[in-house]
Formats: sequence, C-alpha cells, structure tokens
Amino acid sequence: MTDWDLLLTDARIATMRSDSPGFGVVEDGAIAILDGALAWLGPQTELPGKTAAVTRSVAGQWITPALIDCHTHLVFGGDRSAEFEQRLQGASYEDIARSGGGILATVKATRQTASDALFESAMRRVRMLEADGVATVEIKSGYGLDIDSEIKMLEVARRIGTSSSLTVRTTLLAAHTVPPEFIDDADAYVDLICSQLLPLVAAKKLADAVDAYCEKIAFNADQVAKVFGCAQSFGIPVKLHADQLSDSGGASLAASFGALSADHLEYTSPSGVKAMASAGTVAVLLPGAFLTLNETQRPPVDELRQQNVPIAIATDCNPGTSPLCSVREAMALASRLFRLTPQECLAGATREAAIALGLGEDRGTLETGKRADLAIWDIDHPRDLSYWLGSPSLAGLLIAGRDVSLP
Ligand code: DI6
Ligand code: FE
Repeated sequence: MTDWDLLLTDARIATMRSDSPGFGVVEDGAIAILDGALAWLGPQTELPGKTAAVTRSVAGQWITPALIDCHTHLVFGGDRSAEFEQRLQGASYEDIARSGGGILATVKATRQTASDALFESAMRRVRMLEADGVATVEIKSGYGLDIDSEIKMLEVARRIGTSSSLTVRTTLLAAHTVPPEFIDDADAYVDLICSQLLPLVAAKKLADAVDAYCEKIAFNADQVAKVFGCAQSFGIPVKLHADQLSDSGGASLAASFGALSADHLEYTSPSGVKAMASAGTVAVLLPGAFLTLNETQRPPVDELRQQNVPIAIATDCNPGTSPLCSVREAMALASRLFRLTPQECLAGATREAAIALGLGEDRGTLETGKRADLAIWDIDHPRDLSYWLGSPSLAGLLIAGRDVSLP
C-alpha cells in the first residue's frame, strides 16, 4: 500500500488561492494526489516522507487549476457561418433576425436535429475546450424553446457529462427568446415554462441552474422574476444574461434573487454592481460576444474591482454571437478588450468560474482537499496564458487525478 496514487514533482505551481498574492506561486513544487483529490501541495523540500504509486517529474512546467468554462451554449443544431459573412458585408444582427436568421434559425435547426447528431457535434466543441485545458463546462439549453426540445438539449448535455471525463453543469435557458408559437404572447410562454417545463425538468433532475435573457428583445424583468421564483420553488439556483445590449436592470434583478452569476454586464450601472456585491453574485464577462457584436461599451470593470465582485470569464460558445471554443482565447481577449490583468484572467477562468457554478468549495484553486483537476502548461510564466494568441500550450490535463488523453 502506498500513501498517494500520484506524485508530480519539479513543478512550478500557480495555486490561484485567494489568500495568496498574485498567482499564488509555489516554485520547485510538488503535488500529491489520492483518490482524485489533492492530498499534499507545497515546496518539494518540505515533501513529507510518504510513498506514491507513481512519481512523475513535470520538468519545470507550470501547473494551474484546470480551466472552467462557466457559460456556454455549445449544444445546437445547424450552422450560421453564412450569417457571419452577411454581417461582414454590413447586415446587422437585427436585420438577419428579421429575415428569418439569427437565434430562431438555430432554434429551428435544433428542433429538427436528432439527439445523437446534437451530441456528436457538441462533442467536437467539448474536445476543443478540453484540448485547451478545460475540465468543467456549463452547458445551457435555450435553442429548443418547447418542452420536448428543451429536454432533448438538457439530456444531450447530461450525456456529454457521463460520456467524457469533464464535469458538465447543465442550465435550463428556456427563457432565451420568445419562440415563434408565442410571438404575440410572451407571458403565455413564461406560464408554460413555469407550469409545465420547469416541474418536468426538476423531476428529471436535468438542470443544475436556471438562466434567462433579460433584454428588450427577449424577456422583461417581471417575466424573468416569474421564472426565477418558480426555479427557486424547486430549489434550483438562478443566473442571468444581464445588461448585454442595454441597461435593463438585469444585474440588480439577478442580485435580488441571490443569483450565482450575472453575465455580460456591458451596460450595468454602478447600482447594479453594488447590488451584485451585496448578494455575492459573480460577474461573468464574455469577450467573445463583445468582439463578435463589435460592441464598444465595456463592462464596468473598475466598479466591479472596487466593489470586490468576483469576475469570471467564459467563452459564451454559441453559433450567433460567440463562435469560440477556447477559454484560453477568451482570457487573451478579456485582457485586451476589458483590460483585465493576466492574473485576473486566470482567476476568472478558474477560481471565480468555479464560484459562478456553485463549485467553489470543490475546485478552481489548488489546495489540499479539492479535486485534482490540473492543467500542465508548456509556458514560461502564467501571464503567458493571456499574452499569447492562438498558441495551444497545454502539455497535460488531469481530471480528478487521472490523465486525459489530448488530441
Ligand atoms: N446572448 C447572446 O449573445 C446569445 N444569446 C444570448 O442570450 C446569442 C445567441 C445566438 O445568437 O444564437
Ligand atoms: Fe450566452
């Protein structure tokens, strides 16, 4: 019998612990893993005299917590790359939506696509995330917008979790946009979500959270409040697409429900930021959508910092506004577009993203007792993870202490 399953030596470690300054660096470090969790971590000179079944030197490479993508819509049918070309030629997101494209085009395609095909196409995107160091991913529904299709999307998301080593957190986003059948009666659709869909999703335990899109082109605050009240009656936590295109009071609304996170936030007011701070709601910033929509209004990063609101970063992977399958790239974009420091970017894709998913106790930093989800990088310094663009540098990924084979 050995004390540990695996001992990694000769490592430079960025623990990302909130009680350590900067990246929480341990030079000349070692990490011991037992039963999928971190059993010991520290300078190699202080290593206790214990035995490990396997000892492996990482030869001076950097180890960070594995990355966490806390906001994606990566299960969808169809393809909207032609819309991208139209937009490059001057058509607006709204023009395209009015001519039958946009989000409703994805809804139509997703409804028509069988579960297996949705699964296969989503797995391609999941593998891309994994190849870039992701061990935990959130996946939303929201392109079904009827009972069967929303359930189908959530089941596909659950299947991704059971057929890969990644942890998948599922989110019901039935209140993404008003489906064609209810175009003149959004309230009736909200009633359907509350009276039929949510009870079914809760009974089948298909959603770890409930999300909504609070925007002029989607649902108003009263409608969102109704969905959130219903989610909470089933004990399901909530989160919100808030203030992406206008200040619709989304951040304050999310905070008033104690939301896990409020996401986008380009137009959030100082009072919205204060409300998030009091509620402990994480700010999830999505630079891929900001870039793709040619947005110029930046989220209120200085206010978020002043109010100590945790800032997470995610891909928002979706076929319309953020065709992005790399958290590394999201970090690189966030540093440039939102002027986050490389340290904030890495914390945003690890520690704060874990909190945004309600998993802060369990992962997101490297400390004893947490899951052994580790990324090993061929880099000179953790700031390189935000500095370099389009440069895959993942040298290894361990999920719950086990090696994931990378493509
Ligand atoms: N905000 C977005 O940017 C996406 N959804 C959302 O709530 C857009 C999704 C799409 O265009 O397919
Ligand atoms: Fe989104």
